Parts: sequence; structure tokens; C-alpha cells
Amino acid sequence: MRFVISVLLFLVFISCGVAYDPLDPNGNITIRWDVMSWTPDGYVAVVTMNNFQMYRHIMSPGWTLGWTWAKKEVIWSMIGAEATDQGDCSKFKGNVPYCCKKNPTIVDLLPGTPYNQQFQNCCKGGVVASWGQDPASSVSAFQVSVGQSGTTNKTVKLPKNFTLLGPGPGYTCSPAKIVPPTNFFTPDLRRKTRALMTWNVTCTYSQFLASKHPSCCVSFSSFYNATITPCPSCACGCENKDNCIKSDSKLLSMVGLNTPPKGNTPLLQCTNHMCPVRVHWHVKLNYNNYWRVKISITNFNYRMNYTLWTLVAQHPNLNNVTQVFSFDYKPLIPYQSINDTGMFYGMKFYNDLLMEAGPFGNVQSEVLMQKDQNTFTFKQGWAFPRRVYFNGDECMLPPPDAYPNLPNSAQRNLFGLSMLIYSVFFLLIRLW
Ligand SMILES: *[C@@H]1O[C@H](CO)[C@@H](O)[C@H](O)[C@H]1NC(C)=O
Ligand SMILES: *[C@@H]1O[C@H](CO)[C@@H](O)[C@H](O)[C@H]1NC(C)=O
Ligand SMILES: *[C@@H]1O[C@H](CO)[C@@H](O)[C@H](O)[C@H]1NC(C)=O
Ligand SMILES: *[C@@H]1O[C@H](CO)[C@@H](O)[C@H](O)[C@H]1NC(C)=O
Ligand SMILES: *[C@@H]1O[C@H](CO)[C@@H](O)[C@H](O)[C@H]1NC(C)=O
Ligand SMILES: *[C@@H]1O[C@H](CO)[C@@H](O)[C@H](O)[C@H]1NC(C)=O
Ligand SMILES: *[C@@H]1O[C@H](CO)[C@@H](O)[C@H](O)[C@H]1NC(C)=O
Ligand SMILES: CC(=O)N[C@H]1CO[C@H](CO)[C@@H](O)[C@@H]1O
Repeated sequence: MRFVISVLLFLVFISCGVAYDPLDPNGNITIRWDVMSWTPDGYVAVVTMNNFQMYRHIMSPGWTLGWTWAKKEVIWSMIGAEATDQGDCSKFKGNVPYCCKKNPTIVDLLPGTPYNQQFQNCCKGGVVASWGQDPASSVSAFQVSVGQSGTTNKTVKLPKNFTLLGPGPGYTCSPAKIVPPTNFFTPDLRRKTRALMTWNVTCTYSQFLASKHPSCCVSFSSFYNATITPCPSCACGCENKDNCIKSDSKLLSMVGLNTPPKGNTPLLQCTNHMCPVRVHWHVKLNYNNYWRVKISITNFNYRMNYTLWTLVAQHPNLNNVTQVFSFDYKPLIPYQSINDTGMFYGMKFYNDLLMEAGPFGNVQSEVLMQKDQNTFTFKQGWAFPRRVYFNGDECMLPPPDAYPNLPNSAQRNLFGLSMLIYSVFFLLIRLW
């Protein structure tokens, strides 16, 4: 039976693994090109990247955008971003283009860029907030002047093969598609303007493209049972087990420990799960009409500070959150009617930075929820979350039969059954 379920779930992951997130079904990053003016040999366009994902941001070291020109286009200039490689411009005499590569690679400029080289919404080191966390910072933009392209909306050829790293792999981009020209409206100028031509590219994220293992795991405990249910062992793969750091004392002798990651290799503290991040859900207190959960997030990576981290949890009682202490909270309602999912994130300047592994590498909060007397129970692991995501990646939960149990409740099989029902439910939703 269990085998059948695993196979079923596996098939679901494979078949729907292509960029569909059940908790954020409409999440995507849209890249919009607005042609603002024609030039003698091409056009000037504003390229705007909007992160419409509710809880997945682009962390430092930021985004990298690439495409392939349809013809022999060149870039004459760029404001608010840069091409990493000029390429071979040897065919040009006198006036040499800024970039001649067939497939340019573009990155954002760093904060502190001189004012005259900036463009609106640029120069954030490629960091883009998620739509749910900070809509005003969920956009990044630059201006590009293109030559040797068409000079009318009939002759311009759209760039092809868009790629987006954010900052790692995981995004797949659609072909560019011509859409109605964008209208710009500046309220204080009381004037409307319109792009000459606009095309959109939509990029969606798939965790399965990003990495073959999860990048976080969940552990449980409760006031009613002394058992601490740890993260599943090797939840995030044990390939790095030989390079992990055994204790904080040995750490002191490591050279270059906190130097920025080379090729993004994490340097992990040794744990049974080998995850860079662990989320712990502790059922802490039971009142007459309320109950209280403590959530802690621990960083085990010595080479990573997580800025603007987000935590998403799915639990049926999140429709009655009364108070969240020391995190910000926002309900997410992926299926209109079911209010069982929410996003926690750090408070600005207080705990929005989850520091590298070590004494400060954790953040925590408590959540007070009002019981719905009809459904509330401590039995069968009901008090534990159904899904948990850290920074937009789903975390591995312990197996159902390892959840802390109420004393004397030999309800394991029933609980297994309810997990099965849940799995089937999500299978249906995913296939829908
Ligand atoms: C991208 O996201 C926006 C906002 O959620 C949504 O309106 C739009 O339909 C999405 N686009 C695609 C192609 O999924
Ligand atoms: C194109 O992208 C922008 C976001 O940059 C979005 O507002 C607009 O709705 C998109 N247009 C279409 C037709 O999808
Ligand atoms: C675009 O990518 C596809 C598949 O990756 C490839 O077959 C095609 O040759 C690429 N086109 C260009 C113009 O690079
Ligand atoms: C091209 O421009 C003409 C005239 O400005 C306009 O009527 C037409 O809709 C435009 N076509 C596209 C694809 O934007
Ligand atoms: C994390 O931030 C702290 C304080 O800003 C800094 O000292 C440390 O070097 C950073 N670590 C990494 C890996 O960037
Ligand atoms: C969802 O639940 C939150 C509390 O957790 C509540 O504030 C919000 O109003 C609810 N939204 C809907 C649409 O029920
Ligand atoms: C606590 O939970 C564990 C795991 O479900 C179970 O094996 C154990 O019997 C429980 N302890 C008590 C005192 O019921
Ligand atoms: C006990 C309680 O407050 N229950 C409420 C939980 O939230 C749902 C919908 O958000 C309400 O309908 C319940 O009354």
C-alpha cells in the first residue's frame, strides 16, 4: 500500500513537476519589454522584471538574465544593468557597440551605482522581493538601446530563448509574446504615454529543476509528549557528509570559513538531515479557546545569510490566527475558499535576516490560534503543519508514523489514513 502511494506521489511530482506550485498557482516572474522609441538602426526598450510570486524572492547574488538575438542585433548601450561580456565587436570600426554577443548575459548593477548610471528600480544587486512580502520592491528594470534590429513594429524580431537564474537554476521561461502596448501614467504629470510595442516573457519556477534534494526539513515536538520527532535523516541528501563541520569549536580553526560561497557550495554543520535550514514546529500550550505554537528556523549553513527569508505553512487552523509574535504574517488563499495557508516573514530591521550558522543563526516566533471546537484536536498529529516551505522551496516533513502522539491514543493507523486522504486530495488538485 505504502509503495503504491509513493509511486503515485512520485508520478505526480514527475508529471506536474514542471513549474506548478499548488500554494501559489499563479506565481511567476514576468519580463516585459517596452519599446519606447525607434532609433536610426533599432530601438530603445525598457525591460521590466516583475516578481508576481507570493513568497519566492530573488536573493543575493541576484538574477542573471539571458536571451538569444533573432538576427544580428547588437547592444549600443545599457542603463541600470550590465552585460557581463562584450563579445566580439571586431567587425565594427569607430563606433564600437557595448555588447555584440549573440546571447548576452545581463546582471543588475550594485547598490551605490553613481546616480547618472541608474535607472528606476535598478541597482539592487539583482535582489527582488516577493510580491507577497513587499510589492514595491518586487520589480527590477533597466534600459537597453538595440541596434541592427528592425525599426518598426513590423520588422523587429523578438529575442528568443530567455533564461533566468534567480540566483540558481529553477526557472523556465516562455517564448516572448507580443501583448497590447503598456500605458504609462504619471499622476503628477497628468499625462498618459504608451509604449510603441510591448512583448512579455513569463518565467515559472520548479523546485525539481533547482535541485534534486529538498533544501530544508521540518522537526516536531509538543507539550503532551516528550518525543522530539527529528527531521528525516539525509532529508537533503548526504553527499556533503564528509565535508561538514562537526562542532562549533572546530570551526575556529577553519580558514576562510565565512568567505562568500565559491560556486555556491554550502558549508554545513553536521546533522542527521544535512539540510541548510531546519524548521521546528513545537505545540507549546493549550488554553480553553486558544492554542499556541512556537516556530523556530535554524540555519546550518556557515556560508549563507538569508535576507528577506519567508516561511509558508499550511495548517487548517491558520484561518483563525489571533496573534503572531515577532514575525509578520500574511494569509495566502491559493484556492479562493480554503484559508489554510499563510506566510511568515521577518520584521524589518529586527529578524528579517537569518544569520549564518552559529549562535545567531536562528529566528523564532510564537503563533496564537483560536480553536474551532468542531475540528480542533491534538489527536493524530492534527496540530502539525501539512506543508512547510522555506524561501519558496518545500521542506521535507517527518514520516506520519513518527509524529508525537497523544498518550494512550493508538490512532496511528487512522492518522496514516488521514495523511493518505490528504495526499490524494493534493494529487487531485495538482492534476486538476
Ligand atoms: C503571471 O502572474 C500574474 C500574477 O499572478 C497572473 O495574472 C498571470 O496570469 C501569470 N501569467 C501566466 C502566464 O501564468
Ligand atoms: C505583461 O507583463 C506585465 C508585467 O510586467 C503584466 O502587467 C501584463 O499583464 C502582461 N501582459 C499580458 C498580456 O500578459
Ligand atoms: C533555443 O533553445 C532551443 C532548445 O534549448 C534550441 O533547440 C535552439 O537552437 C535555441 N535557439 C537559439 C536561436 O539559440
Ligand atoms: C504597429 O503600429 C501600428 C501603428 O502605430 C499599430 O496600428 C499596430 O497595432 C502595431 N502593431 C503591433 C504588433 O504593435
Ligand atoms: C553575514 O552577516 C554578518 C553580519 O552582517 C557578516 O559579518 C558575515 O560575514 C555574513 N556572512 C556571510 C556568509 O555572508
Ligand atoms: C484568513 O485567516 C486570517 C487569520 O488567520 C484572517 O485574518 C483572514 O480574514 C481570513 N481570510 C478569509 C478570506 O477568510
Ligand atoms: C509519544 O509519541 C511517540 C511517537 O508517536 C510514541 O511512540 C509514544 O508512545 C508517545 N509517548 C507517549 C507517552 O504516549
Ligand atoms: C472559532 C472561530 O473563530 N472560528 C472562525 C475561524 O475562521 C472561520 C473563517 O475564517 C470562521 O468562519 C470561524 O467562525
